[in-house]
Amino acid sequence: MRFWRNTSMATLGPGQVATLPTGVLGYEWDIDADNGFRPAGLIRLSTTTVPVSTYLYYSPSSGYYFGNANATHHLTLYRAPSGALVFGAGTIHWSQGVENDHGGFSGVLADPNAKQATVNLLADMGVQPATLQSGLTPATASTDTTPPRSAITSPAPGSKITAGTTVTISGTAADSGGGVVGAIEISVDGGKTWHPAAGRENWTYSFTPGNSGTLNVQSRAVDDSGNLEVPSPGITVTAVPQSCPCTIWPSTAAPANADAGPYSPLELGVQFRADASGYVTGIRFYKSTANTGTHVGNLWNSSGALLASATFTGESSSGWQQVSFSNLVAIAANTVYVASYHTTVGHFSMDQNYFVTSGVDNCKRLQCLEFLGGPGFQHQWGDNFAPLCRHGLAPKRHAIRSV
Ligand SMILES: [Ca+2]
Repeated sequence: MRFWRNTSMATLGPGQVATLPTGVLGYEWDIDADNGFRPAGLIRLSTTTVPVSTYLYYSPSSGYYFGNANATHHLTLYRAPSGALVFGAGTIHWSQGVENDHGGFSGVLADPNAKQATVNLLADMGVQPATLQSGLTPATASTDTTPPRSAITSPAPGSKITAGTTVTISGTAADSGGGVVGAIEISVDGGKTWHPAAGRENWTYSFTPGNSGTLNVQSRAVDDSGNLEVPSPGITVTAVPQSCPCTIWPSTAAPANADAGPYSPLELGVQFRADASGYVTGIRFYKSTANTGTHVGNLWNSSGALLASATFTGESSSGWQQVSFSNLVAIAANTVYVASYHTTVGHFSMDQNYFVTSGVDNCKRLQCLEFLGGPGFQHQWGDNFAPLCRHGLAPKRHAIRSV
């Protein structure tokens, strides 16, 4: 991409890696989250994934706190509706790549690639130095004003997909006007929201439709000068209900944090209700390798009465575990129940804030309820389990599902 012209990054082949100096990423940096707030046509200019112990989480009950995560950084670029070109280093330390004097952060020398990329960036913003440092190449502004074009190649228009099952949309894109494709964005709701796809000239985007119904899938490409395609109408596909026995979360779902660390014995649960009367066959939970010992799955009614219990056997070392009750448990439509499991060592899996704004509705068949706020927690510490429905707030999604 033109941001990297005349740098060693420009000659990288597919899968090859180049590294900017230690310290350029910095001790505080942002991720480019697919959270509904990404600017339209955002281009990722780099990718760096590192394990960190200082990932910033937020919980309504605990406030801000640090935890473990694999975090991915991207340098980003987009053209705002005003025409302004907006570069996001995502870190307070991009400047360490372009000069040697760090005011207290010694040992990191400026990098010719970071310097040249900055010269390139400023050229596209209409600025060049009157005197350029030796070793750098003058740059000129982009003359590319033509957006790329993208196309969806799979699934075929009118296809049927299954709610609750991961679907991969794939396609192609090509630029004209002198640039290259910078990024692809996909909408599955007729252009209301957009999500970053993986790849550029050939791209994929995977998602899991939560509900049955018709989906309008569109793609749009942006080139490396920030010219954004006006999307075509795209295609429609139909998400059909999954057949039961069915689950709230598909087997491909995995929590962001597989291991929350050691805790006292815990009973961890989730409220759910079904749109139709039926039967609960058993309980599933997502296991980290450190979540050892005997696990017991339980089903409760909203008054806290235990309806069924079963001990997990033959567990794998990690991932989704399932136990079936000895008898099917009848449940009524539109009635709240609680599925839970007990661990003696903690090390449970979770997605922080998963239920803060909404529940999960899978296919109109099983529904995980939204918690309505108020004091309390989704889980109770210790061996004695209190029914979740007496508590209001659910800051964490514990990876549990009924089946
Ligand atoms: Ca172009």
